[in-house]
Amino acid sequence: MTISAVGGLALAGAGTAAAAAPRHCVADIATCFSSEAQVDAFRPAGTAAWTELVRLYDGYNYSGDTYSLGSSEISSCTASTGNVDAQAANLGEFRNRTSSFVTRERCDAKLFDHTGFGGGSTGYLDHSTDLRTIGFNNKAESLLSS
Ligand SMILES: [Ca+2]
Ligand SMILES: [Ca+2]
Repeated sequence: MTISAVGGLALAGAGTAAAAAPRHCVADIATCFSSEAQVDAFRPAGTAAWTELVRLYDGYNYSGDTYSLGSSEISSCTASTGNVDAQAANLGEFRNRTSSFVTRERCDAKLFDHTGFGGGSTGYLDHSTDLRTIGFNNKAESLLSS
């Protein structure tokens, strides 16, 4: 299953000199929200269901801009990490930004240094409040979810 590609992710501060409020963006659609509660309520137009599987944060301890990856094809990951349930080969404009992340729906995520699941990786993790602790801050460019 593919976690849908980035669509028009707007970066905080783009085009402005001042620090912007955090933006909370969702894959599948070129839409960002001003709160995480709005992300929680998000469903893409025309889909009966969409399930968030992984939420990436630009800051430590689940802070700052967010980028949510989900699927309209599966509603949870299998219990085993021996199979890939979903994938995102290119985190787009969120590449090299993730500093903490959390997974949902029984998923674990493996972050990769390069697009296309290349370079070093984290191994499967349920979450991380601070990717500095494993030397992976601002490195992730693709991920597998299992
Ligand atoms: Ca970051
Ligand atoms: Ca990288």
